[in-house]
Amino acid sequence: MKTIDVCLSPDLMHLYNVQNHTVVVVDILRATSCMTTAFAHGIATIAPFAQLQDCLAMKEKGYFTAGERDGKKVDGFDLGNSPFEYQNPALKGKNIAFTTTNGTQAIVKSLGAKEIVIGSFLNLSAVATHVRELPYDILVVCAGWKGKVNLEDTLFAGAVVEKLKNETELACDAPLAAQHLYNQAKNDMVAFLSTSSHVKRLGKLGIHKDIEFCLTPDQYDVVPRLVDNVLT
Ligand code: 3SL
Repeated sequence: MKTIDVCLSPDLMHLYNVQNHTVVVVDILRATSCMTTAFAHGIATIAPFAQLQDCLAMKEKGYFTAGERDGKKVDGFDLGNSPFEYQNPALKGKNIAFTTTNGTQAIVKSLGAKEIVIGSFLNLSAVATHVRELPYDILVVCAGWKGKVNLEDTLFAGAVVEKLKNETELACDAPLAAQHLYNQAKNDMVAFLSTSSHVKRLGKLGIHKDIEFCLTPDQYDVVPRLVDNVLT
């Protein structure tokens, strides 16, 4: 039987061996929800970057630059980090260079895995089906916030564990804790997360409608995969 594990923060990645694993990277609010939305609406590729300058440099190569720092669109970037920006038909077939405070950092820290896919509630069932079909053990990497654990990524990890519970073995208590939390939260995740740190942080920036959207399961069936450092 395959194992399933959850890394609750990228700062804990030294405890995990990504080799021979399918890694699902998740940053529910909002990076991986944006990426999922972008591919569902026809974007060609997304190149993820940890560093702002590396991302900005891609402009010269014809890329749209996208992302945020501390929730705010970066000066000089074409796009921010709201999923609604990625529903724009004008982006169809375009290439995006993307950097965010936590989400793209988690992708970079997962390099070396057999397969890296982008997870969000928006493509939850598609991700579960995809990782089920691969022969590798599964690791969900939560982007968290600046090395700290967050609740929304943990809930997504728990949702994946719940979906695969009859066909995987839990590798430690992190997937078990995530599963318990998800089962408590699943009937009203918006309410469950109302006092969570990033929901409050986004609230202070006046960002409300993104939250409900990012917590809506199974809007899309795309599963973005990292191939040669580019998501397709
Ligand atoms: O940290 C990230 O990667 C972002 O998704 C954070 S924010 O929701 O844009 O603030």
